Amino acid sequence: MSRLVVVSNRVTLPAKGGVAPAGGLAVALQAALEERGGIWMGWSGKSSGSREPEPLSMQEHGNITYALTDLTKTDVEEYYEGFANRVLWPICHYRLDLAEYGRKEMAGYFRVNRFFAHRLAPMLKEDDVIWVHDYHLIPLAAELRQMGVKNKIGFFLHIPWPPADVLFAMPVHEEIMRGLSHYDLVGFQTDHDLTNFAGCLVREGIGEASGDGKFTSYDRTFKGGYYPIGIETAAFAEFAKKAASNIMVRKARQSVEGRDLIIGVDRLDYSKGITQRIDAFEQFIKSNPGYQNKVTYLQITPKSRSEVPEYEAMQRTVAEQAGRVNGALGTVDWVPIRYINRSIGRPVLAGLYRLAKIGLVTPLRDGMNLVAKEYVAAQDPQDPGVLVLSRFAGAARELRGALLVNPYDIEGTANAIARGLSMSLEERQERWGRMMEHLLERDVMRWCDDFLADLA
Ligand code: GDG
Repeated sequence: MSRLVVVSNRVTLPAKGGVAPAGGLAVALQAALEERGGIWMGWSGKSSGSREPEPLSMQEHGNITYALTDLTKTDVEEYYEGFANRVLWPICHYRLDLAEYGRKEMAGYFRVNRFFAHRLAPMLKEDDVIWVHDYHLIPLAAELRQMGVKNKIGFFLHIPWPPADVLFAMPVHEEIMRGLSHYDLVGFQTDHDLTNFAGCLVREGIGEASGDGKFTSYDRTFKGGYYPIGIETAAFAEFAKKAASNIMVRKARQSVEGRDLIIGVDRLDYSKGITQRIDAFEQFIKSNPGYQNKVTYLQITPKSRSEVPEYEAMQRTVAEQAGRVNGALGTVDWVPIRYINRSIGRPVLAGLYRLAKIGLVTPLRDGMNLVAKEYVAAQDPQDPGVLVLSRFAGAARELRGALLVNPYDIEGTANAIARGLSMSLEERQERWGRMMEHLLERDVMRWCDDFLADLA
């Protein structure tokens, strides 16, 4: 079996003994790397002021080498904060209004991809299979090809791919499309994303889709497919069951005694629909006054990308909104919304999912959304909760047992919360059973195997 080389913006180093397991993606990639041996390369997360790059930092763990590169401060500002997070992220989440194009940032993005290629190429062996992850590194294959690298290179996009009218608003869309054509396999989360991609190619005569999953553009032929990412379903279910005895989870259970718990878990990001969700919760209480003092909505929102102005502003907006709703609806013995603006430990998270009667996952647009899958996997089969899920999350293409909502429709989401809270045990079990069966079959290992099999 060929060696595997994974490249992603950030690298997950193996957890030291006793530390809670990392997310499913890291576990799956680590398992694939262990099976084949290989390299995982990415940015160290550190930036330096110097112009001369430091040597790669190499760490060996068994048959896996972790190769970490520092970037300069300018690189981080232009490539990561600038183009990746202020242009590609909003564009791929259909937010033309938030994209901020700058020639400098665009140039920085391509420059850092070239830099990654120059650092990676000397480590490659002839039959290594290379798997590049996510929007930060789209031009990497083109840079490697330019250096004469002939290896199989696959790309997986974790976030949505937008329709042509949205993508083409980005000044360098052609370079991005050209970049993708240098891979052997381009993978998306859902059939919708793949269709959008095909539409972009065909629309301006950039390329052709032959219908059998093959695309031709810029004189190259490559495969495209969709590979919905999963979680480590069986392990997470077991983990959540055990987490019930975790001290923090026990405390949480006591503190919501006599009330139904509704949970939302998202990085602080405008794509996740957090403000619309708080509005929907407020609407739910207003239209169902019988639930006053009978429910607690817990929103866990770790900070993310605080260096990007939109995220910093959102931090204030969400905190103010939660405060306003609590002020308006709360009583001396009831705080309707508990808002936690930092990350909590994974065992506690798993236990809280299991405690919650409703998992509220309402992104405005999301590649997949693993929280939806984790919530389902964490449920008690005897008394499962209800997933209220945005139809604009990739997960909605699979989790048909959820109550699907349009997150822009505040009253519709409020009604789904009410419906979920009053759903019969029989219906909850039937819906949950269908979803769990699917998640067990299509877990993250399967995702990894399917992608690598198609790439090979
Ligand atoms: C991108 C795409 C796609 C969250 N808060 C805490 C915490 N989390 C964990 C969750 C989950 C992960 O973070 C978030 O994953 P998502 O899939 O929901 O979202 P993104 O971060 O936007 O991920 C997305 C994904 O890539 C994979 O392809 O599904 O569409 O946007 O695992 O549990 N974990 C802990 N504490 C927290 O407070 N421990």
